[in-house]
Parts: sequence; C-alpha cells; structure tokens
Amino acid sequence: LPIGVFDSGVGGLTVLNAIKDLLPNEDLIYLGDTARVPYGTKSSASVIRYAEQAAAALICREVKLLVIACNTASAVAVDHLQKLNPEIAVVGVIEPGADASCAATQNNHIGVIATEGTVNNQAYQSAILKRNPNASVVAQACSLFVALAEEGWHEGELVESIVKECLRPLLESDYQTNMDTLVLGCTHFPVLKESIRNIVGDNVELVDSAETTAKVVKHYLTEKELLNGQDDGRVSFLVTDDPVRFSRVARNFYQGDIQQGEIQQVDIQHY
Ligand code: DGN
Repeated sequence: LPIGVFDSGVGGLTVLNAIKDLLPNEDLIYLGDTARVPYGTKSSASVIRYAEQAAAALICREVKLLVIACNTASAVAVDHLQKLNPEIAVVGVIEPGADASCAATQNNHIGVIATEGTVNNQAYQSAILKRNPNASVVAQACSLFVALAEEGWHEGELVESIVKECLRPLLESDYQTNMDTLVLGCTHFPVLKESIRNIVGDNVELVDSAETTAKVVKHYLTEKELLNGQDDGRVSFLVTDDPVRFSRVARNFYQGDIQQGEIQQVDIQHY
C-alpha cells in the first residue's frame, strides 16, 4: 500500500521530496487541497474539517500511513485524525520539527516562522517546551511567504526586502541577538531558504521538518515491518482544483517531473 501525504497545496511537496529521498521504494499518494489553499489564515474549525476530508479521501484509497505535510493542519488535527482513524498511524510535521530544532540549538533560543494559524495555536511553542523546558521560543507569523513561494518568487532583492519586512518584529527584538535556530514552520518556506538565510545571517541555523518527518515515517514502517521491497516507488497526485496550475506551481517544489496527465482532480467535500 502507498503512504498518503496531504497538504493545503504544494508546500507538502517539500516533505514528499524528503520521504522519496529516504524511502525510494515506497509508493506515495499526494493530495493537495488546492481548491481551499491557504489553510494558514483560516480558523481552526475550518482547517480541522478540511483535514478530516483530506484524510478520508486518502484512507478510502487505502494507504498504510498518513502524513499531514502541513504545519497549519498538523497544529490542530493530528490527535483528532488519529482518534478518528485508529487503524492508521497519523504523522504530523510539528513534532518532528520540534525535535530537529531542539537538536540544532546550542543556546536554547529558538525562533519559529510559520503561518498565522500555526503561530496563534502555539503548537511549536508547546512541542519545543515539552522537549526542552529551558528553551525560549519566539514565533512570528509570515503568511505572505506562502504566496511568494507559490508564485516562484524565491530569491532576489524584492523577495529579500519582503522577507526582511515580515521578519522585522523578530529581527528588531532583543531576541534576535541570541537566536541560534530558526524553524521554517511551514512546508512552503524551504524554497525561500536562501533569501531567509541572507536576512538572518549565517549564525542562525535554519531547520525544516521535512527530513525529520521522513525519518519518523521510515522508523514507523521499519518497526511495523511495512517497508516496501525493491521496486521503484510510484508517486501519484490528487488535487481539489484544476491540475494545470498545480503542475506549473509544483515545479518550484517537487524534485521529480510531474506530467499533467498524472494529476487527478477530485472532489473531497462529500467525505
Ligand atoms: N504549507 C502549509 C503549512 O505548512 O502550514 C501552509 C500553507 C497554507 O495553507 N497557508
């Protein structure tokens, strides 16, 4: 059976890349809820409902594990989806991201940038403090980065000045002087990594949860003896809006090639 992965749109493809790199034999099925992106500015109640429907759409196609490749949805829906679907393990990206940031920091000063939903929910703050009660965490919403990332505006002067403006509250706070780790707490943000790096400088380690999430997936499948054999894994794509835009935007995020014909449009609102 494939591993099911979903996100509000294309951001989760950064997580899909990491899973594909680590587990090249696994079949993967990716659902991008492109009709309803962005999740980051919606209420928790809406995001929970969208996540329920995305999970149901993947589970009814039979998957052996469900990955929520979206921080905004992970922040509100991991436990809920796990309770609703006890037969399938549900992995979110926030816990792995918190693990990665706690492993990276030397001085316990951790910054988090994410969507408004993830920041307001305090999901990273609590996940990090649970692991490291001495950590001091400051979170800053940068919902605008999602649009930049989707439009393929990843670098250049203009992008860096927008990044700088969005990070201003964090950079101007006293906190910045000590912050040694910055979590890219949205699966869209890794494509802006170089621009973010140019603004925060080389002394801050940028952490994203894609690789750590892939490791959690591998660990789970290994333990349950669910790893696939020798064949090359196949990847299929489902979207809730027109595949044309998805295939264009996905080129900025996905390492592989996606032909438009490989993308199937589905309606998940009846789940
Ligand atoms: N990629 C999603 C996340 O990780 O939070 C957010 C994108 C969005 O829906 N705004």
